[in-house]
Amino acid sequence: MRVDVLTIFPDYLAPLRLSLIGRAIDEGRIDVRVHDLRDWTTDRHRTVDDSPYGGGAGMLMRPEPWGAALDAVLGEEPDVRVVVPTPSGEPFTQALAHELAAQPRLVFVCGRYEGIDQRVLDEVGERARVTEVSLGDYVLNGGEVAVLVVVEAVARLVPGVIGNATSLVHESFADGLLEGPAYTKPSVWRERAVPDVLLSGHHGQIARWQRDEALRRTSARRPDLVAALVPATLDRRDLEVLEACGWRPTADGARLERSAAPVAD
Ligand code: JDN
Repeated sequence: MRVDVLTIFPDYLAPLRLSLIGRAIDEGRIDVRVHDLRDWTTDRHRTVDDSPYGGGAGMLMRPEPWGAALDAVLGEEPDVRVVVPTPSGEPFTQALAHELAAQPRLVFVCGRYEGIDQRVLDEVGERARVTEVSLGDYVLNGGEVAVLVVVEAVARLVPGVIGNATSLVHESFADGLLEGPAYTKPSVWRERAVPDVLLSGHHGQIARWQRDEALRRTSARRPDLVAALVPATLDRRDLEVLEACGWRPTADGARLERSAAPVAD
C-alpha cells in the first residue's frame, strides 16, 4: 500500500516511522510519502491561507497550492482514495479502516486554520473517491494528528503488519462489543485478586464470563453499540445479561431497546 500525506507540517507525521508502522515501512509493506504543501506555492512568502469570502473569523486554505499538489501526487493513477480529516466528516470506524486497508493508494489531505476552500474537494472528487472523516465530536488544530490515528488504524490491518493476525479477531468492535477487563500476574496485587474463574482452567466458563463482562461494559459505556445489535445473533445468556442491564428486544424482535434505567457500571 502507498500512503501520501499532504501537510504544511511534515514533522507532525514523523511518529509514523516508529514502532509497528515504522517496521512495516522498513519491510516495504507500506510506502509512506509525506509532502510539504508549501512546495506547491509560487509566491515569495509561500502563502497557503487567505480570508474567507462572506466574512467570518479565521483564515481558509487557498485552492491553488492544493490543486497543484493533488495534481502532482495523484498523477494519472486510478483507484486513489483521498481521505480528508475534518470535524464535519463521516465517523471514522473500524469498518472504514478495513475498507481503506484494502486500497492500493491513500492520499491524506491535512487542513489547517478553518479548513480548505470547498472547490478543492469538489474538483478532486471528479478524479478520485474523496472521504471526509471525523475522529469524534471535538476539534483539533488541523488534520495531522487525525492522519496519525487513521494511518495507524489502517496500517495494522494490512496483511503482515501485525505478526499475530488472531490478535485482530479478539479486539474491541470485532463483534460489535467493547472488550471487558483483562488481568495478568500476580494473581493478587495490593489485596486485589484476579477473578477466580480466570484461574479455573475451565475454558468454556472463562469465555462466557468474558462475554458477560463485555456485554455489561458495552451497555454502560456504549449503549449505541447495544442498540445496534441484532437479537437473533445473541444467545439466551447474552439476552439475560442484557436484560439485567435494562434491555429488552423490541416487539418485532429486530432490535434491543431500554426497558429500565441504565445499570451502574
Ligand atoms: O479532525 B479535526 O478535528 C480537524 C480539525 C481541523 C482540521 C482538520 C481536522 N483543519 C482545521 C481544523
